[in-house]
Amino acid sequence: MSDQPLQHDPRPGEPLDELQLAEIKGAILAKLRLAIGKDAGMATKRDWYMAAALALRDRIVHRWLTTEKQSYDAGRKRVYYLSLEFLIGRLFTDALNNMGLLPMFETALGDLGVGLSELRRLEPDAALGNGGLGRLAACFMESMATLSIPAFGYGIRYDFGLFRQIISHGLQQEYPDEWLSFGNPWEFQRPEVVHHVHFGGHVEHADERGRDRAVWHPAETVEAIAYDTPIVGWRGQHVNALRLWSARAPDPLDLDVFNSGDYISASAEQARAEAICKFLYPNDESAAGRELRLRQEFFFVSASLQDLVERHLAADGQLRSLPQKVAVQLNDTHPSLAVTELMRILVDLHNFRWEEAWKITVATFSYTNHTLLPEALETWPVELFERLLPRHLEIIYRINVHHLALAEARCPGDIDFRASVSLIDERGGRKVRMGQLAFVGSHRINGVSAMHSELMKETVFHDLNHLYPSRITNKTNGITFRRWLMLANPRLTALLRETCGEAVLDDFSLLEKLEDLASDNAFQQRFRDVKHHNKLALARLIAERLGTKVDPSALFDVQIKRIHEYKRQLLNIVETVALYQAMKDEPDRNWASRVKIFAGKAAASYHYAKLIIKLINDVANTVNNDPDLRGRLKVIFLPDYNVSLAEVIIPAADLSEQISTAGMEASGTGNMKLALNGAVTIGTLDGANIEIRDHVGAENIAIFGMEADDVMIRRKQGLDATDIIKRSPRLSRAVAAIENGEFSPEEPNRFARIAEAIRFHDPYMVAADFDSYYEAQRSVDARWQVMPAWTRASILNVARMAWFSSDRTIREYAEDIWHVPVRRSPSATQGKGFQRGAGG
Ligand code: 26V
Repeated sequence: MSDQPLQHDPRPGEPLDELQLAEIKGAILAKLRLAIGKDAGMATKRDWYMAAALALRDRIVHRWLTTEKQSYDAGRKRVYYLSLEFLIGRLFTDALNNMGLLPMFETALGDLGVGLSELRRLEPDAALGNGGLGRLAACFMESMATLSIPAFGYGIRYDFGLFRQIISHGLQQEYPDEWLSFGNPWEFQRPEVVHHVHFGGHVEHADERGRDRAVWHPAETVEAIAYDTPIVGWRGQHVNALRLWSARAPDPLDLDVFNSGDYISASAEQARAEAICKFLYPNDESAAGRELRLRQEFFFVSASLQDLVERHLAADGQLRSLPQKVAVQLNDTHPSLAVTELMRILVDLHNFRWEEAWKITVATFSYTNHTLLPEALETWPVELFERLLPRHLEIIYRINVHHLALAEARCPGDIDFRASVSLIDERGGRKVRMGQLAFVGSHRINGVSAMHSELMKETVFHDLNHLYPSRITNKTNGITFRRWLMLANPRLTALLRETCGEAVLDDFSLLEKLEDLASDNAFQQRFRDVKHHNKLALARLIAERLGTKVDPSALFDVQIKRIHEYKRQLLNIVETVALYQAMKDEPDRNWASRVKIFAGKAAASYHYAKLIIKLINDVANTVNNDPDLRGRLKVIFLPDYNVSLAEVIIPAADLSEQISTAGMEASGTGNMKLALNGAVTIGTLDGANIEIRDHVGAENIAIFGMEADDVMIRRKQGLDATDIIKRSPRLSRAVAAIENGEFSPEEPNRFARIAEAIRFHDPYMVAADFDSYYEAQRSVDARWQVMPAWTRASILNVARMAWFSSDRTIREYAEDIWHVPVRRSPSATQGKGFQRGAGG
């Protein structure tokens, strides 16, 4: 990765405090000797990284303990963010930047003879997430700390994160992600924080003075051990914990078994327990029937709820006040079992009456929906539930009785209405519906972009919305600018600080000062210089990793995200083929030079997505080696897409591909990162693209294609696209080339499946949007060739993206859903700087 200087001085030009510098050097050397056990002469680069990270961690811990005590003493309401995924990436420079210690550590390490940027590359990404949903959780953790909201993230400490992707002969191969093999300097194991999580067994009911009393006799117990990672907010004023649970068997060496010599069964129990936190599931494989996944969900939900209930009881002595002191956000339906687990704790363990327990539960929880795709909505076979969580199934049934009575009162005699809102899907094998469970158990349910939240009301949650009309609300996603602007793009950040003022780092609305400079020649040149520098860095990385040379003055056209049919990498590569053919037809035309850059992983079992990866690589092979093009078109597939790779690609992008079938991308967040870094979007009116257009202005974005209602109408008319293809010579020719093996002469039939899908049964409608996409791409070319116009659009994108900061998103959650106060501005001092949430 690039070795560019980091340039993050808190006040450019100001000298560093010599005393502090000496102290930090001393601290790093002390860590090297006392924690790593090496002296400077024998230390490896990794030893230095560990020592520096530990020295930094000490400084964070002081703030952590202070903020935790302040929150506790003030009896502040806490937010708990429950998520099976936290896609953190690296923490070293993120924490340094937020602590204001980047220049200090850079100089200290330099004096000790090691380069910070070199050490930073040794940190493995924490890839405990699949994509958007997990990265959003990571951005939210950073923004909650920045806004001084006392918050905990709860999740699983997977031994292996998302698989490592290797591309061999154009095919994806998966390898385990051994992110913990050299130790993790950021986490604190908390051996004293252990909760017992139970599975299986049976339930006994007794009548206790007229009240039913349930006693669950589980068959199996697993221990959850806490590992805490401090998350420091901007300017280092507040630190929160990300608490991840690891699983182990309660008695690793059961003495009876051990003495009887049955080591095998003793270790089998151990292995069964530890399997729970072994690996992260890919999100785009259907989850149905996978027992281990349900065990993961209950494991982390149960441990987290026990943990937060214990903390609340220690502070408040009773549970009635829970919703006044605790807000729990469910990140998708994966933690839906929290609704039943809290009911069990209240009713079975603390003797609450059902009705009161239910009020407390609904007031405590809220739920975020991240997709409308029907195949992605989680359900679990009742039979599996019964075997694994018998008491929770009973609780679900009882919730359902009350809920269906309400449905009957609302729409008397309407069986279809009741069937559609029921927590149990009765069609073909009874299943528990996690979305319905999360919905009825929450006081607020939010979508992640304006359009998505509206579609929730019209489609999957139509009937539930009728029954509980004020619950659905919108919270458009955001991204943390500290990572995605300041850290990823230090040169742009330096330019912005100079032109918008230092305060822009605390108040992104000041980016609007760029508006006046958008057409200024001198400023445009400086802005382009920054982009060019970032493109050089990416070109270097491409050469290093793939051995392909790309021209840094060409248009860098970027599509980086999970490989999925609805995201339509296929539309992009078919257009690439059509462009290639057009260039071959007229080699002497004044074509705009382009580099098409793809990156993303496909779930291991998603064979069609893997075939798309192969197609991209095969097209790349042909196009990149065709001398007729004189290098004016290059296709690049960068392997192993992750947060760190995104941090290099995004600042170098000119064009951002956001081309999902309208109605299918809930929000997108890569779209925001790219626009913030000056990439112009080519996209459909889907997810947050719509709000991006509203902010940057329709003239600074290239919108094409069908809208969500067009897609719905067309879908009703059937998926046969033969006529559409026949009417478009360009598309016909491109599809034919793919079909006839022009890119796979050694196996001409390789992509026949893809051509056939496009022609006859493509629910993602690549064909229907093709012509409009091709045209939009050619107008992008035209604009690229008038550099001042392009640069202006690019600058205006940066100037108008402030609203997409996750600080804004979190402020909205705090005010409308959690009712907790937030710090007004990150630099405001504690106490004076707080503003109360609407109802808090
Ligand atoms: C899951 C599945 C499972 C079955 C097969 C198809 C499929 C497709 C997608 C998913 C992912 C569902 C959850 C998710 O990751 N949603 C993403 O959340 C982001 C943060 O809100 C948002 O920006 C993305 O648009 C949304 O796809």
